[in-house]
Amino acid sequence: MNKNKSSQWFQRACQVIPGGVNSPVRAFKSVGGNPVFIERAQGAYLFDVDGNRYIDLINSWGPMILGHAQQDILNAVEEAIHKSFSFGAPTEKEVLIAELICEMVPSIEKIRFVNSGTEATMSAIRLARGYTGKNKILKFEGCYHGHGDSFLIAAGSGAATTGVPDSAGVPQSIANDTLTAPYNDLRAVENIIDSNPDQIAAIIVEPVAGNMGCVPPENGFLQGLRNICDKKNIVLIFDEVMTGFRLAQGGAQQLFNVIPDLTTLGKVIGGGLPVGAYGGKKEIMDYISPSGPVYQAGTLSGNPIAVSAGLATLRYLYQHNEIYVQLEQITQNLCQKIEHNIAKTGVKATVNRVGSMFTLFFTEQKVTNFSSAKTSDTETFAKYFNLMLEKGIYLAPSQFEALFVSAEINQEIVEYISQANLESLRKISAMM
Ligand code: KE4
Repeated sequence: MNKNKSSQWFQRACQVIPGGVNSPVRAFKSVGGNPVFIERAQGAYLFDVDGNRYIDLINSWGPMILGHAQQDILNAVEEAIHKSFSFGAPTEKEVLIAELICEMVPSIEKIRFVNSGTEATMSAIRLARGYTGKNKILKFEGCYHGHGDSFLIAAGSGAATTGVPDSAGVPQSIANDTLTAPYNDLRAVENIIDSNPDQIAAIIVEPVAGNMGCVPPENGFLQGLRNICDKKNIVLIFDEVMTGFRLAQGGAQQLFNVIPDLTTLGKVIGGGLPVGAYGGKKEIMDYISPSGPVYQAGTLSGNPIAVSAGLATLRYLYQHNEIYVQLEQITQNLCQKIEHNIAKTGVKATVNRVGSMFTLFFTEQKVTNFSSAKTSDTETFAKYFNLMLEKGIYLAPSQFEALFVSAEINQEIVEYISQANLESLRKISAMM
């Protein structure tokens, strides 16, 4: 594939943007080569500035669940942009999207909109601290909750990919208030709580981990966290920025039937435009300014254009609940084919999947937490990534990320991906 224009743009970008990108994982650092610069996208496909076409299995890291440039969303944005772009004042659509989310996610009685998942999680733990009067939080190794200082401890996603799970610049005084446990390890959680009696404000968890690669919760894990939080007066926060409206209309909490006190949201709720949100029990949410003493604000919070895209996305998902069956079936079929290819080629690899998010790990270990995820051979992953890119399939440029299937991925595309996967695994097997 000719990627000359991308390379030229990347050289220029590196002169004026750190690492040439506005989010580290985009830089292809762990897979080698230069990132491709995207010019446009439509349906299941991305098109780069050199005119190459790719099947998109990242979908902007989750938001584009309906595929790119979906007509209902385009129409909503088109209608909104002619009324100007931002008012810094309340609008009707903020109420409409808030009411719809409360309808779709019953545990959310009140919700506050922000501009990113990071803002949502930062605000949610400040709220939990203000509500409980306690300072410490507990997160899980390999989980990523955005780049707020308190979360860059044993963080997944780009932090793990670039080898800085504990970022420079985070004061030790803040890091001291973040406790970490292995994912799926309830006993470790109980031990940490016993060692920090009456000090933990919140447990924040990805109910299905996506930021160490896709790692499902083991049976009883989420309910176990719910029981512990009830017993110890700890706020249970489900970070559903990735899983919200992706795994079911009501997110992972509906899929696993475990109800958090607070939920953080992002990605899908903006339909590709910048929207984040946090919500939950009225009793807790009313602690947020101006109703209560916990301050949080934002110039572009509830932005009318972004909310229009998000509202159109959620309305479509609400009216077409069958989409989740479609996504489950097509992703299950794809992953079964990949598992068949792994068996056929003998490559040491395993697939984790929940709904329409999945990861191919280059390890033969069962991946149930960050330490088992890290047994993956990232060099082999890099080879695989580039082999698939050359075949026009755009994967996450990191072993420690999930892939996301959109509603535009059909059986014909699944067959193509499966064949490309087989050919790539055969090449890898031959290099072994
Ligand atoms: P943003 O601030 O990037 O909108 O959301 C942060 C966030 C919070 N919680 C979860 C569970 C998340 O997955 C994320 C962001 N996800 C990454 C992908 N692994 C964003 C991609 C990137 O950092 O460029």
